[in-house]
Amino acid sequence: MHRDAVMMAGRSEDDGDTSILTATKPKTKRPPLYKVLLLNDDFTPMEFVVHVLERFFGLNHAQAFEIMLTVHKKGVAVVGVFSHEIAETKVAQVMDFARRHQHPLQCTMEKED
Ligand code: TYC
Repeated sequence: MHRDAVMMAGRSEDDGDTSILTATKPKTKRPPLYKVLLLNDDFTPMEFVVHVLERFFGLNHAQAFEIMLTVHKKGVAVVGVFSHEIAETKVAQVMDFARRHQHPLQCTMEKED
């Protein structure tokens, strides 16, 4: 005879539980990422924007010039993707640096989908 049938016949272990077992996957949620955006304006000098991108985003001159031109032509560009804390720091650094040099350059952050 099958062992389960033997066990049930003797009622040695079946406690009559009819509950549904719901398996739960252990969720390791990674923190959300944030895009840092640079906005175009008519007054901030191109060289200043290139300098900002080199200084605060670790881009080389060619990469910085390319992104500056994208912002100049399209109005906005993503300059990097970071954790919330790092993105906030980058935005604050750019905004403070622009303000100190009296340029209207705007930098913002936006949660990634
Ligand atoms: N449009 C500016 C100019 O013609 C250059 C510029 C580029 C300004 C990018 C801001 O985020 C910017 N001087």
